[in-house]
Amino acid sequence: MLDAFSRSVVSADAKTAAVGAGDIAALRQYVAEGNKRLDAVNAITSNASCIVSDAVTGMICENTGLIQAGGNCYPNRRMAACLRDGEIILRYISYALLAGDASVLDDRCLNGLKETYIALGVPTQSAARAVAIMKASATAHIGETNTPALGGTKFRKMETAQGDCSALVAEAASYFDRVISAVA
Ligand SMILES: CCC1=C(C)/C(=C/C2=NC(=C\c3[nH]c(/C=C4\NC(=O)[C@H](C)[C@H]4CC)c(C)c3CCC(=O)O)/C(CCC(=O)O)=C2C)NC1=O
Repeated sequence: MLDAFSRSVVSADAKTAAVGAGDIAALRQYVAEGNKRLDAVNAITSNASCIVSDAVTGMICENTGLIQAGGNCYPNRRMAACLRDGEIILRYISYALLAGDASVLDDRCLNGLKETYIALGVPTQSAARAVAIMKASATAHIGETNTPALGGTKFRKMETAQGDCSALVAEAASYFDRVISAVA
């Protein structure tokens, strides 16, 4: 598992080179914007159960066969496994966002996940849909674009300093997209 710092070292070493000026500039940015990154991670972790349950509910609303006999969220044991998988995936995305590197997500969560899903008959398109809804909700919390209309009775605005967090929203979005392309 790598983070933004160890990633620079590993790639410099692979070229038998010193850490380059470009890498140092990127790391300087990572440090300078560290508090924003922590706020972004907090936006995910402190809303995790809401993000997961909302996404799984949305996925089922769009495809109610999932909770009928023969569906992969039926019976409760499978429903629980599905919610748990949503929590696992979101947790590894929060680690990747903290580290500024996708390797923890790739190595410890996504490696072999599609094969596991196929073997168990978990519908991968539905799993990808749940992750896409988690992406919409998590990026809205990070970018503070969440609105009462979208949040409904669960609406919650994160209390963070003003500033541009578009880069972190894009980075977080890329980890969700990574999960979607790994399972779909
Ligand atoms: C290291 C990280 C890690 C991951 C990622 C992981 C995933 C994972 N999900 C599993 C099952 C499962 N995963 C789901 C998930 C879903 N079903 C649906 O219809 C939805 C599309 C979706 C939820 C969004 C279900 C229902 C099962 C149980 C399938 C079964 O037993 O028939 C299993 C099989 C073992 C078990 O049931 O616990 C694994 C290993 N386990 C881990 O330790």
